This record gives sequence, C-alpha cells and structure tokens, in this order.
Amino acid sequence: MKFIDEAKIVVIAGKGGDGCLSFRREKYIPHGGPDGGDGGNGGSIFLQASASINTLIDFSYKRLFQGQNGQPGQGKLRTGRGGVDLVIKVPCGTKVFDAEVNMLLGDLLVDEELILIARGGKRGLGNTRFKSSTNRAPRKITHGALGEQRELVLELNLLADVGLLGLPNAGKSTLIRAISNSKPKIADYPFTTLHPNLGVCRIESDRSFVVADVPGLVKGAAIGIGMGITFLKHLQRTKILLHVVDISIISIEEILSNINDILEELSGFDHELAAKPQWIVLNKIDLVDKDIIEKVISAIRMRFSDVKKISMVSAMKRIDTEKLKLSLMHYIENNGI
Ligand SMILES: Nc1nc2c(ncn2[C@@H]2O[C@H](COP(=O)(O)OP(=O)(O)OP(=O)(O)O)[C@@H](O)[C@H]2O)c(=O)[nH]1
Ligand SMILES: [Mg+2]
Repeated sequence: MKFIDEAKIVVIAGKGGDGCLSFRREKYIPHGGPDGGDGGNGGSIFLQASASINTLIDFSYKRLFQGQNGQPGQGKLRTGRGGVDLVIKVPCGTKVFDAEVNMLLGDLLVDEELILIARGGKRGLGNTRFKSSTNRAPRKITHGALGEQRELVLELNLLADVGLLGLPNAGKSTLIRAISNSKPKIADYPFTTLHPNLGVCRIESDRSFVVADVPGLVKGAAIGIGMGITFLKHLQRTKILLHVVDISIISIEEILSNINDILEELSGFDHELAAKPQWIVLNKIDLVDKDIIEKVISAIRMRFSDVKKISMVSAMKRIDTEKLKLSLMHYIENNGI
C-alpha cells in the first residue's frame, strides 16, 4: 500500500438547527401560546488515533469532512435532532496543526485517543423560550450557529522504539525481517525500501518493542539525492538508532567513510536526532573473516568515540540476530542502562 505521511484536510462541523416559530393551534383553545421547539446542536468533528492504520493515504482521496447539521425545532415543543458527531480515524503518531495559524492542536499517540477539532454550531431557540409576562405571543426565534471550520495539516511521525539507519543495501530490511514480524521487500539493488515500515519484535507474549525500517540514506540526501531525507522524521520518536553497516565492502577506510556520511546527513537533518543513542550493527559477517571484523571494530572505536555499542550479525543467515534483539529489549526496558 502507498505510504503518505502528510495531508491537508478541511473540516466543517455541522450547523445548529434553527429554533421554531409556532403557536398552539387546537380545537377549543383559540389563542394557544407559543410552542416552537429549539433546534438541535450541530455535529462536532473529532480525530481519533487508531492502531490499525499506519498511513494518511485515505486523505489523498477525501479532503473535505463535514459534520451533520442539527435539525430545526418544530411545533408542539419538539426539539430538533442533534447532528451526529463525526470521528475521523488517523494513525497513532499523527500531529494535527491548524493550517491557518500553524498551531499544534494535538499529537495523537495512544490508540483510541480522541481530540475535538471542530465544534458543532449551537442550536437556535424556539419562540417558546421568549415567552414572558409582557410578551405572551413572542414571534422571536434564534437561528442555529454555523459549525467551526478549520483547515488542518496532518503530519504522521511513526512511533517506534528502535530506528534502523544506513546506506542502501546495508541490510536494514533483511534485519527487520530477521527480528520482527515485518516482511518488507529485500533486493540486491539500492533503494529497495521506498517508504518507512514498522515491525513488532516479540520476545515473549508480553515483552515486545517496535522497529522502524526506513529507506537507505546516502551522502547528499539533504539536497535530494536518493530518497531524500524527509523520511528521517519517522526516527525522531525512537529511543535508539541502529546504524546498519555492510562490512563486506572492500576497505576499512570505505567502511569508516560510509559511517561518517550517514552521521553527517543525520546531524544535517536534526541535531536532536543525531544525538540519540546509536549502536552500530556490522552486518553480513558471513562474508568476511574474523580478523577483518576485529580490525573494523577497533577502527570504528578509534574514529567514532560516541558510538555506544557495536554488534556483529548476519541478518541473512540470522547469526546473532536473536542476541541483538534481546539486547535491544533489555536496553528499552531499562531505559538505556
Ligand atoms: N551475505 C549476506 N547478504 C545480506 C545480508 N543481509 C542482507 N544481505 C543482502 O543485501 C542486499 C540488500 O539487503 P536489504 O535488506 O534489501 O538492504 P536495505 O538496507 O534494506 O536496502 P535499501 O532498502 O535499498 O535501503 C540483499 O541482496 C540481501 O540479501 C547478510 O547478512 N549476509
Ligand atoms: Mg530496505
């Protein structure tokens, strides 16, 4: 399915129903008093987070959402029916902005969380309401008010505990396949992954965490090379970044410069993201000798002192992937200790 992480929509809540102008007309009661009922309130519009949706794609087809109008009041003191509220479902992790003033209205994180974004118009009052000792036959009513109208920008930032990061072909998707329930496409050409996807890594029935796989990042991504850089926002809410590095490439120098390119793109995008704890995962160890792995590790330690941990795996052969998964679970459960 196509992945869309930004959308602009217009919401118009329902109008309130008008109050009714009416007088009792019954046999044997020649001058019946006022009996016009109130209108119903207009339906409001809510946004609700839903764990079963993970893209804003639906909003590319439908952009206008209208709440139901309240019904007008009627004679015999009958109140008009209120407009039914409209609940629009969005993925967990959706931020909602008022487009006109660029103000954050809410950040829907938890499944079923609900926010009111456009209040329905207030009902109008029937003429019965205006009866008084001096005016027994009021001809006054009020009209229902218009519902609130807003233009909204929806922005999805996926919710994941662990973010995968790395050059194209490093083996990110192979790794998420090995450790989670996600089954993304894997291929030996760059930019196989075109949009972020999430996987749940389950250790036992009640212990799990979520990993986000994103497209490959390349030098110059910030100026639009490759898949660009905007997808990095989906890593902003993660607790830890796994920087997946292909260890099977020719020289140690090249490996170091590849790592450096990714770190530079990351800090060019957002300093906060670059400051997140990072583990390096040396992937494809099935293709290289043990002594090369050791040399690579010490070269990385010398050059990048900020790196918290270096793991070695073969995502394809599933060597030590289970161990990595357990370390990640432990890290998340203990808040990084
Ligand atoms: N030998 C070996 N090959 C691997 C390993 N992990 C991944 N590969 C291969 O490397 C290629 C790229 O793997 P992907 O998982 O698609 O890489 P990616 O990082 O998701 O790539 P993009 O989506 O393009 O960014 C595929 O041909 C995989 O089969 C590994 O541990 N050992
Ligand atoms: Mg991929």
